[in-house]
Amino acid sequence: MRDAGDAMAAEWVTWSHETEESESPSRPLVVVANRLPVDRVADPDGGPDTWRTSPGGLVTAMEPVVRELGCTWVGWAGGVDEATEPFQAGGFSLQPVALSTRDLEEYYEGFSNDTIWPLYHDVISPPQYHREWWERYREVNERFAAEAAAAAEHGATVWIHDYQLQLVPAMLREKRPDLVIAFFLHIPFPANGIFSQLPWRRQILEGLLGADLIGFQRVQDAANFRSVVRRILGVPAHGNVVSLPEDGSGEEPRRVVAQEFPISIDVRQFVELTERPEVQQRAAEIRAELGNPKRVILGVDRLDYTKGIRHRLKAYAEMLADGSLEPGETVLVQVASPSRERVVAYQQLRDEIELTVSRINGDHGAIGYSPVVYLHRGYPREEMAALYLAADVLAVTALRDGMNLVAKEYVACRTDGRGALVLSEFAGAADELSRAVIVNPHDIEGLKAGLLKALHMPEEEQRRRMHVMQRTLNSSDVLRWSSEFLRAVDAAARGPLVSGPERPQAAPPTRPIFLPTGIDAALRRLATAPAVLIALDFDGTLAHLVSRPEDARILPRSERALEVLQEAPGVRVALVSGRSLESLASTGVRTTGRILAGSHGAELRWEDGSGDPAEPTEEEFVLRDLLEVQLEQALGHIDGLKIERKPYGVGVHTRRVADREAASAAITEAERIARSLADAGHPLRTRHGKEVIEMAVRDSDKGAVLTQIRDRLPEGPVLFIGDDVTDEDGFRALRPGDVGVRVGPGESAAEFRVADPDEAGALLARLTELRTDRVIGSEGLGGEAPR
Ligand code: ADQ
Repeated sequence: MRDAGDAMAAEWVTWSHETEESESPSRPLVVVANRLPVDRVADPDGGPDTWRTSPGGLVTAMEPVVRELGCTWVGWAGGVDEATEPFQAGGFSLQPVALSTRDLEEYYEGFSNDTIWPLYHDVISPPQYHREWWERYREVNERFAAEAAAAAEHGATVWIHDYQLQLVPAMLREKRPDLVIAFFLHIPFPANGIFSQLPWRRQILEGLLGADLIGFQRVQDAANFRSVVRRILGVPAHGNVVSLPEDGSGEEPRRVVAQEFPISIDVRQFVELTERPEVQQRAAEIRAELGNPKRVILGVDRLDYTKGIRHRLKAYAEMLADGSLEPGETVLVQVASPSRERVVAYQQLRDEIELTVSRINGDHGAIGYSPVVYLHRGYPREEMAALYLAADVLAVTALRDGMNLVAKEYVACRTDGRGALVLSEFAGAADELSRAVIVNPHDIEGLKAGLLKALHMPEEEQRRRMHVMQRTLNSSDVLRWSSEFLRAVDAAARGPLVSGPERPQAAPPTRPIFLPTGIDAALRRLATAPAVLIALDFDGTLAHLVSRPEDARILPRSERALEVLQEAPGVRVALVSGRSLESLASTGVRTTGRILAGSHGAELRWEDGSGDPAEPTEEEFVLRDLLEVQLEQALGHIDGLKIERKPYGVGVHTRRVADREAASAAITEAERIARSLADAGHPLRTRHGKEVIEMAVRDSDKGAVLTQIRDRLPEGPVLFIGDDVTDEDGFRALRPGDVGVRVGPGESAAEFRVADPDEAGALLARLTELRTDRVIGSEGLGGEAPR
């Protein structure tokens, strides 16, 4: 995210608030961020000011939302002591917050960038604690909250961004309890041992907990937050929901969702840029201007001590000195955009980097050859894309980084399948871009080895790795990020207001996740088998049960674990659901690279798209329609009841029928209809699920399809996880050496049991760790201990 010192891309869109027609948002969304997404540009001829916006990540992310909903954006306009009137531009209604010189020194450069920033980045640089800074931070947050309260219509969603504004959620809730409040932290959230240093730790937590939903970059950040809240405030989390204590008002206690939502980039925009002939031409020119070296390594960072630029330079210098890089053959282009230049730690860093660069060039350069080309400025997006295309290796060596968008931009740009990414395990991007060469930048030997591996990576391997990473990126670009975040905000805001079955099933109270005894050994067996099939039910297993099936979403942790697992050699992943494949896909769960069995196995599709999504026969069609008509006639009038036509049958869902007696009567009536059709000689199979009854015109079950799948695969054990009675067919079909896990209560043929989808996610994360060494969050086995 942009901040005052950042020199970002310069493909500017120019807006003039004097001339622009005002466009008021049709539905209310308010974004609150330290900066407005525009900069003022004075007209040299004394005309009206214009405003230009950077197409930076956050603005891009918000664009489709803004197009649809309109948006008010509250933030600092960039000047000092300037009171700017609100103005309209490009779909945004911009609401400037004025900051004074003292505000900038104490709130922005001080508390935000010299206290919170280093603290949250694992104290790479010592955080400064000053009471005046804290006071000023509070005051300025209060000002932002007041502006947001004034700008928000009744019932609006207010989305607050980043570490400069952590007190705003609670301040805003105090003023405007009608609002839906969300917060996203772009930087890491530290572990308890570090966070606890902060003298104002309680206030910060209480500030954040004013939100309905708090988003983080990584699973680990969200887990750290929940754990810190438990330890410091004594408030427990169930899964990803923090349940606040009753406040004595008689209102139902609030719940706050604290969950990861890894940010991304506008992939299409980067792909389009790199397809432009002039950008490709420029990439060739860049290489020529560098003297056509054999290899180009690129680093692109804000000049910040968290980015590990020193470590990168050290490794590079050693490689030149020890002969692993031939002098003259490799150039490191280090783009370092100016940042926070008034903060002392940044001034020192700049001096140090620039000294090191000159040393390397002095020691290893020659006339006409500089091993490091150092560029301390911002570039337009086209130039960035050309640089990415020109580089054989992108080195991201952050010591800590919320996400690191540069890594994602490089991958997006390399549609030519060339290039290798060296990526620090301490950057959030490492969770998703697992086919990068992952390094620990503190380990200089390991970093050198990683750089060498990338520099010498065969083209075929570059292509394979890029392809996998691009697939990941394509399925999670920034538009999806913002829409998923806002959808989750809506759901979180609805959840606490509605009692009873509307809520996601919460796990038992105050419970850290511990997996069942004995399962670790079983998972280890699966982790070491040459071939393994991981088969999973969807609703109630990978996703919490919700009243509207279309709202069900796979838990991010489970999705991440499956994404890593399915790329691991020898692992196949199958989703085995009662849903039709179409309905399964509509939940947004990743379907590529997975075997899909839908409609309880009546539909089966292999990873390459082949399979048996055979159309129902004429006879099956007729029977399904007959059944549907009879069910509609008998039950169609019941409030909340849903009759769902499936490819091979009809489902009757009663989860949203408020009158529970009517719900159970409906099930009985549906059974009766099915029985009478069966008695009339129509083959129908009836299944009872959780508040659903399904009648299928084609006989299939999860056990049969599981057997069908495994028999086509190399021999190996199966892990099957499911929560429903229909999953029992799956458990019964398991063979010795397989592992069955039942989610939730109820009689079961499964050997193991977990409480809910969160625990199922922890189990998958554990298996991922055992099989691939990739850590997906810390909860679960070996995770947090009870207090
Ligand atoms: P940043 O610390 O700023 O962001 P990053 O995620 O890498 O880090 O984003 C930097 C952006 O600036 C990229 O889009 C990059 O292309 C651009 N950029 C960098 N140098 C540039 C230059 N010289 N000229 C032009 N453009 C340049 C914070 C967190 C990150 C998190 C983001 C988004 O620190 O961890 O990924 O927010 O949430």
